[in-house]
Amino acid sequence: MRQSHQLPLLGLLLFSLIPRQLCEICEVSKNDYTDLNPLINTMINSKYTKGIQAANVLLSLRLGGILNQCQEQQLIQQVKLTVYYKASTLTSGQLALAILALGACKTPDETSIRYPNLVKNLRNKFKAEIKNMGKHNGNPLTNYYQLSLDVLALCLFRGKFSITQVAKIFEPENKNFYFKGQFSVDTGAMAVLALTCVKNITNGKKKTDMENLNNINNHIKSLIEKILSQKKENGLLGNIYSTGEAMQALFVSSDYYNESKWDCQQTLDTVIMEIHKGAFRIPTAAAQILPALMGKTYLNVNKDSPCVYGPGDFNISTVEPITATPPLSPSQIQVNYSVVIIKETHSTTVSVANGSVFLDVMEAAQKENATLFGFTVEERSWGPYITSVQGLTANNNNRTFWELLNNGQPLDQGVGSYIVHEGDNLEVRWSTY
Ligand code: CBY
Repeated sequence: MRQSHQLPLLGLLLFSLIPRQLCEICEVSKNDYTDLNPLINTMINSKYTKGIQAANVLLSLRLGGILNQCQEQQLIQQVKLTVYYKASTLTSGQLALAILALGACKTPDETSIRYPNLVKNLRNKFKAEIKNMGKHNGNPLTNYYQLSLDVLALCLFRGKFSITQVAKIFEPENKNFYFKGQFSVDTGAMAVLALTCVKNITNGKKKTDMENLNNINNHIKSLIEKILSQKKENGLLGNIYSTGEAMQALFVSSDYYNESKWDCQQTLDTVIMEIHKGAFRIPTAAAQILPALMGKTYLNVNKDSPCVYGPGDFNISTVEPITATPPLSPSQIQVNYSVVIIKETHSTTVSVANGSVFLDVMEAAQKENATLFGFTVEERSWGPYITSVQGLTANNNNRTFWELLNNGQPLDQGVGSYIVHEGDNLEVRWSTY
């Protein structure tokens, strides 16, 4: 009799302990939400949220519960257009991101989204990634960041995939977690989110499931260790652009590391400082950092839970928009620019307006000599990406790319956002990752 009274109590006690153990989250307090305005502004007011960029933005703003229904509908429309009309040209990760964004939550009028079709399409794109790995020395069509997005979306939207295969692919020593020998925190973080989802839907009843679960647990543990080993003195994880997703990975896996290993508040403070310095001017950059700052992760995506609408704590219309480039000053600056292909270097000095970006320098050089400095560029979610120089094209099948450097150091921004300075020694170098 006594025991039967105690049991529910014990259950209640255990239940109240579980959520805290599973998820250790530090977030910006409601009183400080104005710190987030520059991010929200960049995402909402940007005229440049084209195509799949809109998916990044929609996912982020929905997780944060920031949009009103009208803004949400506009973004949904944009993502749907991209998905339905460009489905065949989307990469696997782009489609996965669109599915996560469209299904982040349930709208009151639940406009028809054909999830099963989208998920089937994703499954085929994921299969094509794996097939490519078989044919091209373990190199996927895209990269492991996108394969992680694929698994995450397939897992959250009940798509079919083999858990054994996932456990095998995401072995933390796999070369695809590294670029130029350096662990990619962005990639590792996305893989942790994907593996955590897979872990949560797998019950360990069958023997193979037990084995898979064991492997997945080990992978998560090792990936978390690698992420934490990239922690900088100021609390950033990797660099400023990987920190948001790394925070999400650490939120969902607090059971895998000791509390003393990460001072979340310090990371948060550094990120807030960087927001005010204007580090997140690209909509995708803003979109990737926001969820973590509001204590959310991509695992909060749930197509059956009602959407939350704002603006509650935000007053979007009254905040000044961030200008994409600093005020133009008429003065010209000189920079050095080289194209390096193995041992062959072609250099020039060009004069560009103060405040110009790397791409402006490349264009000026191209005008001067199209044979030596001619290039092609493609719009990606982080802005322009250099695909070829002198007719030599980057190729994922052999891990080649055009690397950007200044004074011999790789840049952590792309050609559309790195602002050049007088005397810079800019370089595009034919490299392998
Ligand atoms: N997203 C993706 O598919 C990209 C995944 C990603 C890991 C990404 C960083 C992280 C993210 N959060 O999105 C990534 N980069 C990859 C995979 C790659 C490789 C692309 C080829 C492939 N296999 O898919 C590659 C070649 C290694 C690469 N990135 C190159 C570059 C350089 C681009 C130069 C060029 N040719 O234009 C560059 C500029 C590094 C350099 N010095 O040359 C670069 N990347 C940078 C700086 C970045 C960061 C962008 C930061 C910014 N402010 O612009 C990045 C966020 C990102 C985008 N790369 Co890559 C990493 C970081 O600094 N934290 C999914 C899709 C749906 O959107």
